Amino acid sequence: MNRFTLTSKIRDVYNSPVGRDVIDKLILQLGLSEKLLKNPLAMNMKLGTLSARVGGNADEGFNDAILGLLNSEQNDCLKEPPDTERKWWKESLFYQIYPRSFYDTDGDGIGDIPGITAKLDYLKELGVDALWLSPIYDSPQDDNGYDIRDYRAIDPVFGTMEDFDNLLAGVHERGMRLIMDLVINHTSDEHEWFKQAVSDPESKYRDYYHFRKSEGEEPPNNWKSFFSGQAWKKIGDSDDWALCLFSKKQMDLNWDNPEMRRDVYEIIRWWLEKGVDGFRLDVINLISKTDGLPNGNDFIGKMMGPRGIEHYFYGPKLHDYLQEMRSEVFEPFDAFTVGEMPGIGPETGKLLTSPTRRELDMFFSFDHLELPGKAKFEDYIYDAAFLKTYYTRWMRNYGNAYQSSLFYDNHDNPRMLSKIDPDGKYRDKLAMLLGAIQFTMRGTPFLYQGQELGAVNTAFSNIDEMRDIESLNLYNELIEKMSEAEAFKIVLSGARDHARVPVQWDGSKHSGFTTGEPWIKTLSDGYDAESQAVDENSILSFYKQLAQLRKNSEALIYGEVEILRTKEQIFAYTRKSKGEEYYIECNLSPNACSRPSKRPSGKLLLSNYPEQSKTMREFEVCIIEIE
Ligand code: TEU
Repeated sequence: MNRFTLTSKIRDVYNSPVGRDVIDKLILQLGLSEKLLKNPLAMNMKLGTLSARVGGNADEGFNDAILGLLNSEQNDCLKEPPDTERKWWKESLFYQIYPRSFYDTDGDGIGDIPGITAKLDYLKELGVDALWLSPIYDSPQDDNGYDIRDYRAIDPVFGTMEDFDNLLAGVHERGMRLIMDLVINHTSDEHEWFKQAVSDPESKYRDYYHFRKSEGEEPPNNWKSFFSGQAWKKIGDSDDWALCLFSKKQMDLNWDNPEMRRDVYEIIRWWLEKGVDGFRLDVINLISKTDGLPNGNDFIGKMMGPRGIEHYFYGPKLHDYLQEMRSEVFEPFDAFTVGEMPGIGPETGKLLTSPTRRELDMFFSFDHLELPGKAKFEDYIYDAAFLKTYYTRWMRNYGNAYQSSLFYDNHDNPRMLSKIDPDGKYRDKLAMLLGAIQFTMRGTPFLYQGQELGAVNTAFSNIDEMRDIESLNLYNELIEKMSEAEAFKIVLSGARDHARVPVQWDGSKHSGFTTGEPWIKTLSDGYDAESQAVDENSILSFYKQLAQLRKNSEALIYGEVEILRTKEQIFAYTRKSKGEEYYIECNLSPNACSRPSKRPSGKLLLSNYPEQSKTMREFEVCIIEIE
């Protein structure tokens, strides 16, 4: 029976897990004030009234989508007990490697697996406990490996299976762990299954994907792709189309087919038998799609990106498939999983990661990567004070009971340093501040290569220097309606290539990344590993100290976080456990201000300024051990 209708009160909706995330998301995406939630009039409003007020865009599709989501979860697990179990992945520092840009040993201009092995000591010294490798499987590289052709082979561009085995052994010898990136929402169109599905419509593989018929040039529904244009690939001159939410070479798998799921589990088992320690599951929340693939709502599409998203970002069978996969393959190997889940908030996140529900261990949420009401491809300065709002909400609703993933950078986004401080005026201070929060907040830190060196965005000067399919597709779409210069500016503001340029190893040509011609522009701005390793005031040295501090602290790993009431630009919190207590004080602004008057006293362990003064300086952070 449906719990919610259009006459339900917002208050009741907000007290259900999915409802809370939906309403918070609306507030965030529409840039509304969180104060609404304290307003009794607003909370007494009927759901139908709210949806009608959301810009008059709330047509039937919108109401159906919202009600469908709200009623998808009858089980109220907001009150589940906190997860107190000790686990290696709660204690670890993870480090994401984008192999193509990490380190090249054979001079072809592309990073490779021996390059990762060569840098294991560097990573160990930094304090890294576990590596996450972006895809290295055999692939046509349409989306840099997120389009897999053969899940059991290594792409020759990265090396051989022997290279991989050496890497895994080297990781384990050093007491570290390795997780693979697993892309199982879609395969490459060059994968054997898809090739057979196309060449023989009677083949069993036809149903491994979402094939639909539609005459002419009109695709079977109105869904848009994450990478511009329609989410469908037309098969030759037939009336057959296949669903592809990302590029035209990334074909969505049909998870409703049990045989397909079994084949996917076989692949996972194969890697686990090899000894990998777990997986980062690419867009794993997108695997279940609404039956019949109905049209998407325009307004939701504009708000959350691409049209159709409400039919798969939290699909009807998502929980069933995750539970099945966990019991079939992850549990028998005690493997770790972290799901990439665009669009999932803290409450739905609990439903996906609560240990009693046996689905995933952790997930990545993205709500802190843009300011409320802003989108990825928008040119604006990120006000770091929002991090306080974000962590306060996140820790209150999720972080004190479950294990959050803590990250700022990855291979899909421009660098956080540049979003906050585009001119680089506070580069070192800010890099240290962000790191300090990441290592002292409650959760597991994930560094992305180069973050520990203070990597910033790259000054690409024209579209020919860009490599990423998302940027190139967007550019081609935009130049239909605006000048090339305007289109380039938009692309530049959200381009994934910013974070995909090579790591700076030293001051030599191409920053020591390759002896050949690099596949993408390299940046040599002096922020390299060699010079920072010998400078005790460098960002790298600061990150090493942070890693050591966290590693040796029960309070920083398992202790509660309490966020203190302070003026807006100051973010202050404590972490405590069994007599060990820390006070962390951050100025999230490029303006100095006075320190909080009430603050615990203790020993200053780490700061990005040499000594403490009465005022809190620009982007200052202090980590204090309370005595
Ligand atoms: O990303 C999924 C995702 O939703 C976005 O981050 C997306 O890449 C894009 O930036 C939207 O603006 C994952 C991978 O991390 C990404 O590299 C892949 O391109 C994508 O899935 C498809 O596999």
